Amino acid sequence: MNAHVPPYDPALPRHDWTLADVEALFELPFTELVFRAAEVHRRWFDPAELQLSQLLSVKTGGCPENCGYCAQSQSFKTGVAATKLMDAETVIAAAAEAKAGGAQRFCMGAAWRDLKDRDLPKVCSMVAGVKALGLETCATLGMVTQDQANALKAAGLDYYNHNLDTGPDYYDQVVTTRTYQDRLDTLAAVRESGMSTCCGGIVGMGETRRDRAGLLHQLATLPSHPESLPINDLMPIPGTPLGDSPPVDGLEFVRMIAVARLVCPKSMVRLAAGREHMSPELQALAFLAGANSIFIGARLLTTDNPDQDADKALLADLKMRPMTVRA
Ligand code: SAM
Ligand code: DTB
Ligand code: SF4
Repeated sequence: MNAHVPPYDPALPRHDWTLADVEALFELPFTELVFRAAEVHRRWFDPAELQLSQLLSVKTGGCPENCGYCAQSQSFKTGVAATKLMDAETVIAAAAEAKAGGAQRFCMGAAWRDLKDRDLPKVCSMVAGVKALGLETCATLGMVTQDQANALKAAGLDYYNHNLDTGPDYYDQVVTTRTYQDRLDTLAAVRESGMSTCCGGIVGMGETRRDRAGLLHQLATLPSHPESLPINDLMPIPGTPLGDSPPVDGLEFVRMIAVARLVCPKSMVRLAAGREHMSPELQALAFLAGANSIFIGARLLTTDNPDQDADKALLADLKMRPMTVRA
């Protein structure tokens, strides 16, 4: 018997979603969608808790890829200067500061197409040093091979972030220097290594609702759902092809969060980039709809994020608190 013939438990993770199923969730009345997502959220998480991650760009700019949203691609004139890979000690000191500021996970980002073996020892030593501080570790370094993923895992890397960015039908409009399949292959290597995956995408790049459903459909039908699922609201970067993109309607953004919560019920759904231009009310609605993770710290990679005082005030107003995590 098909386990998903109603009545079934909507809070149980499943991997047999169809694109039509996911699109149908987007079409629900807003209040019904948010209510369902909030119910599922409560089944797996304490809805008063937020997981707190902090980013550091450990190697900025000069990237050979042409992701149309990105400040760090060498294809676009964005005014972001290219830097070398930071020393492990500098990164570890920044992580200690992030921990003191309340971060639970420290995410190291590099503007690379792929990780080069020559950089692996330095990256592994920063990962090991950050892990030794008692933080969860995450890195986003472009494509990785199986051997590299295994080495990162052995060094103490808990999460690897690699986003699918958008639905498969819209992807070519955004990036042409690597394929959707390249991204799926990196995610497979990460899973195989035993690391947790952090994988999501961006809204606000001119995609349709069907493309948004397409992204969530891909995530929901992976062999295992990403443990972290970041939903970024595009930070428009002047000089990039998407620099003049109109903002996505706030309610559509909340729908994206709610559908993510419903199709990947046990994932940490992160309200990622874009909080800088969101009101406290919109953020609260996103938390109600199932978002339970944010980036803290005044900087993302190259763009701004609400500062510590603003986020302290937000959490206090909402009577929300950091998630209990074991690093
Ligand atoms: N270079 C690596 C890669 O692309 O795999 C890692 C860093 S890259 C900056 C990580 C992710 O950040 C991208 O896949 C994209 O989803 C997100 N991102 C980058 N620029 C953004 C922007 N301007 N607004 C929102 N999200 C963005
Ligand atoms: C993710 O999904 N969002 C983060 C992290 N993973 C690496 C990056 C957001 C970048 C926002 C634009 C910038 O600061 O350059
Ligand atoms: Fe390079 Fe990553 Fe930016 Fe794409 S998103 S241009 S791969 S840094």
